[in-house]
Amino acid sequence: MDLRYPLGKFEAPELFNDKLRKTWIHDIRKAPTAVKRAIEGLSDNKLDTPYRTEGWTIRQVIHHMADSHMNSFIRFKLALTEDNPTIKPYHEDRWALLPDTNTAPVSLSLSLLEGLHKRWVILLESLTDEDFKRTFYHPDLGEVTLDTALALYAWHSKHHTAHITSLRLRMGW
Ligand code: NI
Repeated sequence: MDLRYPLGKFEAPELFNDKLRKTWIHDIRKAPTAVKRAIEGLSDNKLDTPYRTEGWTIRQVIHHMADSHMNSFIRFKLALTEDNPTIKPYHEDRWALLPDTNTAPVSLSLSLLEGLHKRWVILLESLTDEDFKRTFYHPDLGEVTLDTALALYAWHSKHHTAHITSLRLRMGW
C-alpha cells in the first residue's frame, strides 16, 4: 500500500447531485471531530512522529489541514462573490516547515478547524445548484467548480485523518 494515499488518490467525480453534496458536506462537518478523535491520547513525542518515512509529522498534518482548509474556504468565498477569480496557490511543503506548523500545539489548529468547518458548513448548506457550478481559476489546475472543490475537501479531510489512524494502527498505539 502507498502510505501517502491510505484512501487512494482523489478522483474528481463526473456527476454531481444533492445527495452526493449532502454526503460531502457531512464529511466536512464531521472532520474536526474525526481528527480530534484520531489523536486522542497521543503524547507530544508521538505527535512529532512522521506518518511515513520522510513524511510530515502528525503535528504538521493537523496544522496543514487548517492551512489548507482556510485557503479552500477563502476560495469558495472568492468564487461566490467574483466572476471566476484567479486564486493564489501556495507551497504547502514550505508552509509546513514554518514554526506555527512545525512546533505549535495541535490544539490551536483543532480549534481553528472547529470554527472554520462550522462556518464552511453554514455557507455550503446555503448554496444552490447554480452556486455549486461557480468556478475559480487555479493557475496550475485550470477552472475548478465549487462542486469539485467540495468533493476534493471532503476527501482531503478523510485523507489526512487516515494518515494518523493508519500510523496508529501500524504502530499499535
Ligand atoms: Ni493535504
